[in-house]
Amino acid sequence: MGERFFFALWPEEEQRQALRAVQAQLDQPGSRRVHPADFHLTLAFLGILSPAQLDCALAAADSLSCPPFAVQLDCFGSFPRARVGWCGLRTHPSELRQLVNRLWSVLEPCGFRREQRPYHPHVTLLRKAKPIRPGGLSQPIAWPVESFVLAHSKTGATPRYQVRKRWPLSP
Ligand code: 2AM
Repeated sequence: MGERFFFALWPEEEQRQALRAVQAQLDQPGSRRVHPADFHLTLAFLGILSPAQLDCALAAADSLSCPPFAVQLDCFGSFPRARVGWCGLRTHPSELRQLVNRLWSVLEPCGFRREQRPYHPHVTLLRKAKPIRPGGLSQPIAWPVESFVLAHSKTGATPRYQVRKRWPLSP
């Protein structure tokens, strides 16, 4: 399997620790915990890239301008078909939608196509998970977002994901 690229929000250590506690609460026999260093919120999944596509994606992100914002991770649930357990946000900040929309609008000239299915921002915590009844976190996780990254998977590595480049958000 080749390296798969994706744009994402990358939590700081404080959020990783809080997400780790949620992960421990949701854990079930037979599920696999995502390594805490791999926790992220995907903005745009690109997949395997040619060198030219990677250059185009990097230049596209260089051209982007978006303000910082805050995310409140306050709920959990699962995608039963994908068998993932996740932590998510009930309220999607308009700046998050704007960032995702602007990202796709600069990526489309590179030939990337936005997925048609609705965007559900989430941080995957468990894989091979049985369905989880959705609920709210008793202690929501505040996440000030000041940058976004392009990351990629590394076959056979743990942690599995590596940040390729980080871009600051600026007012
Ligand atoms: P997931 O965490 O719910 O599995 C890297 O694979 C990241 O891109 C993961 O966060 C994954 O979501 C996300 N992703 C989005 N669309 C994907 C797709 N079609 N194939 C694989 N991963 C995808």
